[in-house]
Amino acid sequence: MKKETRLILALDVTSGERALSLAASLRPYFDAIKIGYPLILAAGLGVVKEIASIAPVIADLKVADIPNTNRLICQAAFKAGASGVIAQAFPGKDSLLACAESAAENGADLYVVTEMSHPGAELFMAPQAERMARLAVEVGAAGVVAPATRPERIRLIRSIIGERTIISPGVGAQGGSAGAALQAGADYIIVGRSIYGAEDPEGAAERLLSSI
Ligand code: BMP
Repeated sequence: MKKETRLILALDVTSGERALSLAASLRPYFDAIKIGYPLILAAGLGVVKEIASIAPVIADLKVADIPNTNRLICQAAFKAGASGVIAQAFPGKDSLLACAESAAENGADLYVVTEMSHPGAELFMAPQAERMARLAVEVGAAGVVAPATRPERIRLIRSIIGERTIISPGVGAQGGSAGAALQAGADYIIVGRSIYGAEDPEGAAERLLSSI
């Protein structure tokens, strides 16, 4: 993805038709579109290729299995047209390496979750986030996912991962601020409901863009 607006649309709608229409009208405001289980399970894997014809797609499958299964999941996502995939770090280095290798074979990007943006992430993820960020670097991931709801954690994760890309969800509906996340070191903001759920999605995207 090209860094232009620094915004990634989280397209968690459950109708393929609505997803395509939103993707087309919102394309000018977003550098990439993140799609995951809500849309893929509702509309089928073919939706990845359709959205990818409009914008680069990051497949948010939070891949979290043994190495062989991880490889098969990543290969399916890339074959379907995704140019990036999101994986969890907690299954360990071998599992994450399988995702990294699949991404490299396909000229695609791997993003590794460090600490999630919701309150529950404080229980298991936050205490391990620094180790997960180091693991992302070790396997050669393109970047990590870090929480816009806790900008101080973005700053800490940035100090561990160097120049790698930080994509950051939690803005709007989850209470985080795009400006604060970018200032803390995020490269891209991931945003969903406060855009696609707005009465005027284009207007909401325009306002978010001018706020940063
Ligand atoms: P929203 O702006 O509607 O809260 O959407 C955020 C998106 O980012 C959702 O797709 C969610 O699954 C994802 N996400 C997140 O909110 N926090 C994380 O830590 C990791 C995510 O992938």
